[in-house]
Amino acid sequence: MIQIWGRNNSHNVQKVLWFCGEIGLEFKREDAGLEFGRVRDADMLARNPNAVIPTIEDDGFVIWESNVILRHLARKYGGADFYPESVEMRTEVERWMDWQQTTLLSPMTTIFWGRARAPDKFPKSEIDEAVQKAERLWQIVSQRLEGRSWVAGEHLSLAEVSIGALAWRWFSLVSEKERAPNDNLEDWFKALCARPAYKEHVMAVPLK
Ligand SMILES: N[C@@H](CCC(=O)N[C@@H](CS)C(=O)NCC(=O)O)C(=O)O
Repeated sequence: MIQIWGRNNSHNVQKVLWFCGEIGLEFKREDAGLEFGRVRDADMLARNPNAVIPTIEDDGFVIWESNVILRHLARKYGGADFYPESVEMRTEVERWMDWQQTTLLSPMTTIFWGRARAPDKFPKSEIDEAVQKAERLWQIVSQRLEGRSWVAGEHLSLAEVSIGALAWRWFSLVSEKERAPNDNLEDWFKALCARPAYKEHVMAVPLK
């Protein structure tokens, strides 16, 4: 059984837990990160010298970087729907995964810390600016969803798993008044919310 280290309110950990839920992969999880510490203990630094979560161990093989963990699990346990084998489709999935880390994450982190985790620490202007930036980025997802149900391919894929945990934060922490009406994105989000593993590992976890 795979071992996961990481608190379940980290979106990077949630991606891994949600994906395990989607593919029915059993895991053991130990809390680590922030108030749980552990990440700087010698045994954890030996596994992940970055002192961040998630870290996993699969049959003695240690992996860090959430999106790399997802790709490993998909290749080994997940099947072609989540991480398609055709070169073009795989590139498509990977593009959205990288975009989540390099582009969407930054404003979403400001929104999350500014409105959920440490509301006193961020000036309103900084949060408002992040909301505007993120709004433009979610419009890109919406354009991609024009005429299609999923971001890449005909099935929920790792593209959704990497972006979807942030979608919960977007719809929970940003009011309807601040968001432009966006049917494509809302329909896609509703489809995520209907998935039992998303409910369990993302929606049910308090935003803090
Ligand atoms: N690029 C890394 C980022 C890992 C990361 O920054 N994780 C955050 C939680 S989302 C963390 O460990 N924060 C410090 C902590 O929880 O102690 C990944 O995707 O795994």
